[in-house]
Amino acid sequence: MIFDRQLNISLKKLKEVILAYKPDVIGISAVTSQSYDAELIIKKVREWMPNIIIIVGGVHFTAEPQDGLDYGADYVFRGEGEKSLLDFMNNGPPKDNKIIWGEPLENLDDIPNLTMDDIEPYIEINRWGPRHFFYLIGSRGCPYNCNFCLGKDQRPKGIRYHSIERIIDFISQIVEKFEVYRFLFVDDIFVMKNSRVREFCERIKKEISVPLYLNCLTHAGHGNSELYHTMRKSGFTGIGLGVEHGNDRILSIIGKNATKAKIEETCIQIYKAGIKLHLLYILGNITETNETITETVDFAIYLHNKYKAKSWFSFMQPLPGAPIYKVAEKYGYYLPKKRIFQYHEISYVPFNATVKHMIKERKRGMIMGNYFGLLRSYKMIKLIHFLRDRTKNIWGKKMLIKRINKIALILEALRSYTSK
Ligand code: B12
Ligand code: SF4
Repeated sequence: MIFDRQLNISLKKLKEVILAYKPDVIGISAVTSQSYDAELIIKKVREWMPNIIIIVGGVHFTAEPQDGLDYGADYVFRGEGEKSLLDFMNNGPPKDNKIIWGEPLENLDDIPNLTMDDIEPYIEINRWGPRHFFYLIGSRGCPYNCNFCLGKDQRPKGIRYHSIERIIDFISQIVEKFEVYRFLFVDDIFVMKNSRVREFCERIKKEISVPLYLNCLTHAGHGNSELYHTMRKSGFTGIGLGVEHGNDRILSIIGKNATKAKIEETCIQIYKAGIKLHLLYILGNITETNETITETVDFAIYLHNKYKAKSWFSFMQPLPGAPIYKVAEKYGYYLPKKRIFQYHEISYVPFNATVKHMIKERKRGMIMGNYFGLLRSYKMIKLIHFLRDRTKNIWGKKMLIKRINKIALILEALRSYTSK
């Protein structure tokens, strides 16, 4: 039985179900932002059923196993859990070990598929406005080692995939049962192997007859023009790219194997294929200065103006498990209010940057890196309406000239601001 707190399961309901079901083992999963909730649940479950076996796993406990034991769990699972959990349930707990490293799966298709009943509760919570979408993961793994991401020692080596048949079959079931047509692949890097992506595109176009709206993540230097065109034709309407920064020195510190030139080249390929670009940036990495933060925002505005890319800015949150977590205090300081997991709030500041500048630049980036185009068309619509209304009489014509001049001035100011 699975209980997911994202579905607004209250502690009261959890207690009722646990006491009625009387499980032998309770397993709790958490990323760092959920670890406080995990601690609370462990304590509550202990109160309700003092002798039950409690195990924990997931990204946070993989990085900080001692936390799990300190919170009161009996066993902590690190790494991938499918094999180790099965072994634990079949053969019982290990005698001399409370922390268990899981052996990674080789073939992801060994995981039993979810049924449409498992999926049903997630259809309603995954929405952007009236549109439903569904998250999918077609692979596990990434060859890079970005300093803010889960460190290489915390995740299995090698990239493993679900078969294309399985992914397409799963999508077609969701389309049929729930009439959901938007899918978001959250594989670390979907555009990893060109041949696989090409095969997926060809098959999904042939095998699913209704139009789909697909989104995924790619990496600078991955894919090529021809591949992105093929993706567009089979329903990919948006692609996310972790640009992270607009300064080559910081990009090399991040460890993403990307340069500004390489990033722009990938943006051009995606843009020319007619796919919307969603670019992600992080402000406040180690060794940043106010100037490098400004450079990042300028780069985002440039990519927005040139390739209509949407920009999203996060502030750096050094999280357990990420390489930056170990060195953050050598290069910066935490604000007194810690435990912030909202990426639009600052918790960490590099020594040569200021909170004020970081906030100001993020605001500038979020507006000018997203809405400049929109702002332009909004002004144009206003101008057309105004022209229509004011050409009715002479007095109106004088006002019209004044207004046109004013709008021209505003547009000019905006243009010079973004191209500075
Ligand atoms: C997809 C994804 C999302 C999606 C989730 C979509 C969804 N509805 O599932 C979205 C975009 C919503 C998201 C949001 C966030 N995410 Co996220 N996300 C990921 C991503 C890319 C994949 C996660 C995943 O599903 N993996 C597949 C599953 C099967 O793997 P898993 O959860 O690790 O579980 C395995 C093992 O850990 C273990 N296991 C897990 N739990 C348990 C429990 C028991 C009892 C046992 C035995 C074993 C076990 O077995 C599992 C199978 O092998 C990871 C990066 C990554 N590669 O892990 C980041 C990642 C998990 N996310 C991260 C973060 C920070 C977040 C946010 C906090 C960001 C934010 N501030 O908004 C939010 C938090 C959401 C929340 N609910 O609190 C970080 C977590 C780092 C940390 N130390 O906490 C990661 C690692 C990315 C990174 N920066 O490195 N995320
Ligand atoms: S941020 Fe993306 S590219 Fe970098 S290590 Fe994590 S998954 Fe890989």
